[in-house]
Amino acid sequence: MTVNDDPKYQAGNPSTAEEHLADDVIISPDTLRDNRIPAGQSRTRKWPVLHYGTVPTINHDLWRLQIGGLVERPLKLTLDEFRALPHVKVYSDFHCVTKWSRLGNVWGGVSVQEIMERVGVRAEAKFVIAEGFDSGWTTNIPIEDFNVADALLVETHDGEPLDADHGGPVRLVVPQLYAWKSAKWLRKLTFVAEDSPGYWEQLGYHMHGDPWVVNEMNPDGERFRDDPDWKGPRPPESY
Ligand SMILES: Nc1nc2c(c(=O)[nH]1)N[C@H]1C(S)=C(S)[C@@H](COP(=O)(O)O)O[C@H]1N2
Ligand SMILES: [Mo]
Repeated sequence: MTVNDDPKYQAGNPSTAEEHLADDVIISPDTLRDNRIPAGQSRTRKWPVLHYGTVPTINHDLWRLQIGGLVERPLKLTLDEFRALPHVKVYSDFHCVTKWSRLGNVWGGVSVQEIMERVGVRAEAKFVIAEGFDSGWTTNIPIEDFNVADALLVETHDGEPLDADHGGPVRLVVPQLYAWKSAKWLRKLTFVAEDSPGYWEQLGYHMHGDPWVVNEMNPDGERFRDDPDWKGPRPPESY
């Protein structure tokens, strides 16, 4: 495919939050910054496809999303049941730790807060583990970063169904953290009391992963694990 017929290619400037205010879209707060590109990142006009391993084959009739752990009412949803839930739209940017940022995405799906309300998350839950259909791939997210208005379980991107390369039929998107926390091919959300590193976190990426937090350990965002006792690998800048 050439750049010209790639429907996801952004020829001009990114859209702005103001342009979406009237559309009943939840505005991710980072899109209101004067500079929307975190330190060390640069804008990509395409939408790169990035994941470990290969795209899993998902039979939509057999697809189930499980939500459990420290909740009052665990859920197991079919795709039809998921699609019947109230849907929202979110306008956000998307930052990959390998240094690209895709600005101005409109995501459609079910809000994380809607799901949390339905299952009744218990007070002891402090983290969530998101698992993909790609054989046990997980990522860990602090609950205060997950329980935000702009985090959602996504089915559409810029008005089109999410394709399998980008995590369809349903992926997580947590816009205020690096994109590796946005699990593709979402299969399970588990609410837990203790933090536990997921796939990339075990390989040295940050337990929190906020692209905007800059400090002595993380001169350009929370890319790498900074636990003082971390003895594991430091992952490559690109993979
Ligand atoms: N299940 C799963 N989700 C995943 C990954 C993965 O390997 N498996 N890779 C993550 C990484 S590192 C990034 S940058 C984004 C990329 O999303 P995209 O391919 O839609 O751009 O997905 C994230 N979600
Ligand atoms: Mo990434």
